[in-house]
Amino acid sequence: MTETADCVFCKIVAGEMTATTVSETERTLGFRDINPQAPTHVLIIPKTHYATAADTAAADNGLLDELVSEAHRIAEEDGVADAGYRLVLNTGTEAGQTVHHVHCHLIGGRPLSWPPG
Ligand code: DGP
Repeated sequence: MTETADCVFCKIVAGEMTATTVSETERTLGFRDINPQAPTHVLIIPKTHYATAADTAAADNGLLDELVSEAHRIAEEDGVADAGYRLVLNTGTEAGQTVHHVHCHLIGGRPLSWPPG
């Protein structure tokens, strides 16, 4: 849970950087990805800095559950829940994690292929 001064998502939480916010709870924030890969592409993050999903799970405080619940709620709001959507938690460099503040990608609104690239 080492917060870094240059963490872009911490800056969004602090209001020091702007984002198109779609949801906010006491412990989470959801905002649209700056580089959307589908009609719905939202990032759901804990306001507290954890680097990875595993770090968040280790804290054993229900935050990961809350990220998933919020993602589903946003999917319903965006009208993509019935057709189906994907949740992605990239972890580490080889998986393509570029922002080291855990974030759950909610991707939907178009057919999604498998396996991912
Ligand atoms: P990942 O590759 O899993 O670490 O995804 C990071 C995502 O974060 C990527 O899809 C682009 C998005 N992103 C990076 N910087 C910003 C930002 O400043 N604002 C917003 N809205 N999204 C960002």
